[in-house]
Amino acid sequence: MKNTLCNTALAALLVLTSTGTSAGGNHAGGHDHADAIGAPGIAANATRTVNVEMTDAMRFNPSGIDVKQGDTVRFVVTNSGKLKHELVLGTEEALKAHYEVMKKNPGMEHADPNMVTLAAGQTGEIVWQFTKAGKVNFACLQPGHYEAGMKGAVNVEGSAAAAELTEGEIRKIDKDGKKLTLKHGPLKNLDMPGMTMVFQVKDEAMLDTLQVGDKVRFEAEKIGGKFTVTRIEAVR
Ligand SMILES: [Cu+2]
Repeated sequence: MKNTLCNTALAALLVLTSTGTSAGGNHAGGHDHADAIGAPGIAANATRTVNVEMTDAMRFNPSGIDVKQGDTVRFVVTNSGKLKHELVLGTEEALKAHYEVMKKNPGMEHADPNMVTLAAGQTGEIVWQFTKAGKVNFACLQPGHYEAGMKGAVNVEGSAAAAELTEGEIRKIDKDGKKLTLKHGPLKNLDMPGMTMVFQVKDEAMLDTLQVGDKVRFEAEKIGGKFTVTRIEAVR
């Protein structure tokens, strides 16, 4: 329940930070999928620029782009064809759903921060921050174009700093034993899949502000043969 509220608040925040662009309604990436693919970026923070060409051959050039987690990318998109094209970032699921809506409403115009729609010869930009490791898809959702294969993917390589923090939930706190039971996601640095497990804590003061049921992000290492939480923060 707490988590649901938290996610709702986060979603509201994301919508707030991208207002002015989606007054007419929400499209893919503008609402619940935004945090799955990243967040609108600030041009001044762009760590790199990627040029993408859109052609009447129904292709993006390049169609595969590698970035690092945390990167804010300024996409400079050029439509070198004679048809209208667009580049929309999203999960495959969100793109497909959006495409169905586009097919039913061919004249529909949209202007969310995760997309740019361009007439022949035009150049436009998307500034996007990739906050999660994994794959972020993109596609042209103009009727027929997506089906013709006008799609691509951004591969977001996890950064070491971000990968250190693992998501978890507190199941039990043992202050006397300086122990913490956590249901956690995969711990890459320890080569361990997600499970519920007892950890030592490096500093017992870590336990002062935590409660059973808290969602947390944490870092763990093997110290003296024991799995030990070296850093932890509640996600509220
Ligand atoms: Cu197109």
